[in-house]
Amino acid sequence: MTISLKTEVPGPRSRELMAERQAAVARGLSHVTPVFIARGEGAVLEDVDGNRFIDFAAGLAVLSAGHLAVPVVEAVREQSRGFLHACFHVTPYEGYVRLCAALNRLAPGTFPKKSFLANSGAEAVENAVKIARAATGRPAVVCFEHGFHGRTYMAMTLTAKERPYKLGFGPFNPGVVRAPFPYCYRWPGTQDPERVSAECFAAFEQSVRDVGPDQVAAIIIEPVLGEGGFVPAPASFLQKLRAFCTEHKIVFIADEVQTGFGRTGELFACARSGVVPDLMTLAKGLGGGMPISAVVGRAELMDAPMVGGIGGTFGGNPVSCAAALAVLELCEQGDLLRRARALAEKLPGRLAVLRRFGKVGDIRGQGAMQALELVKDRQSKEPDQEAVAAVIRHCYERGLILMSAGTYGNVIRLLMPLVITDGQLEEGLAVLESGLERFAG
Ligand code: PLZ
Repeated sequence: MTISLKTEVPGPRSRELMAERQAAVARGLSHVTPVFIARGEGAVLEDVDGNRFIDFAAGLAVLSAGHLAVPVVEAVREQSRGFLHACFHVTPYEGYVRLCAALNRLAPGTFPKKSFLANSGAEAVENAVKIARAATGRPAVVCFEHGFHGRTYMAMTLTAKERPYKLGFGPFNPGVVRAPFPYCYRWPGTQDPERVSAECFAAFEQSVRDVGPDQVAAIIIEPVLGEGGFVPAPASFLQKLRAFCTEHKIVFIADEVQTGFGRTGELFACARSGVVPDLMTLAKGLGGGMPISAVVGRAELMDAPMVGGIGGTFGGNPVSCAAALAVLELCEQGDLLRRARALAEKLPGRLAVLRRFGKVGDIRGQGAMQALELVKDRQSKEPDQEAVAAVIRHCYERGLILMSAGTYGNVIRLLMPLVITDGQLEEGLAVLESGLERFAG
């Protein structure tokens, strides 16, 4: 057994730190659990009271290669012996170039590609929009209901959910149009993916016609909604969008910040539909725990901003580049992708039995990116956010760290490190099952 609880959860030391946190840290940051972490390894977390947890959150989809993945830690150590920072604008360094070249090689598409590095997912999104506008000379950007793209002004404007992401922070950026997302479970009238896809695409076309396709620089979409509740867009919807963008010379931006690097069982989620984006935003899993993000895409688009037009002091930090190169090597040569595929194959079947709980309205996802949507009853589909909160609490009090998602906060998402062992997976799922038994029966 991995889980080992020595105190009640949260323990006394976590409680003390939480009291200090209330005094020192801004209120606006939320926590999934009140547990303060001391160390991590693989899919296991140990807190400051010596309690051991199984981690189904992976630092919010970041630690796909696990906590303290050995090659990542080695790469960080090695780079720390040389220099920690240089700023690519001042004195460029090899790691930045190597990482861009590796991303260009791995990203979908046979055309010439180039990359740009930043620090966070939001920054990647900001820069993708800047690049698309510079390349097209057009103002508008189309995004989707239930989408999440970050917390900076453009990224927040593109994000759909009002509470807590936008409330009180307006005015937002102009030039943004929001179209419906093909959320099959909640689509009015039909749940058939092909009908939802067709109806949703018709609505998308209408919103774009209203602004004029020749005014649209880019569309940005998550191939599988992350924060929005792990909703995969039907392949046909992404394909129709792709064709529309090609026809109207609109830049197709796939936001793979959460879906990238094995989460869906493929290196990138777009692979399932065969859609090749013009630009892709990447972050989270890329750095193996170090902060780094990227925009990768068509060379002629990436080269549109003038020299000096994009950049930043910290973008593509050398230590983060070294970590990311180690992660990419794990993906290419190591067994990370193999384990991702194995997990992606096993998980859906393993979760299907949870349908026996009456409040489980939908079980869905792509690959290892799986989620349960809880409802008060299956007929009305009224979201049951309280049940989700109760299950999550039940779980962390019993040694499993788990996160919610969804516009209505009523989705439980599974984001375990892809390197989780079979034993840890089963142990974690048993805790989840006991939570559902109690609060979702
Ligand atoms: N695009 C698809 O999932 C970040 C948000 C956590 P940053 N998702 C986690 C929170 O509460 O802020 C995300 C994403 C997609 C962009 C982002 C933004 O990435 O690294 O958090 O800026």
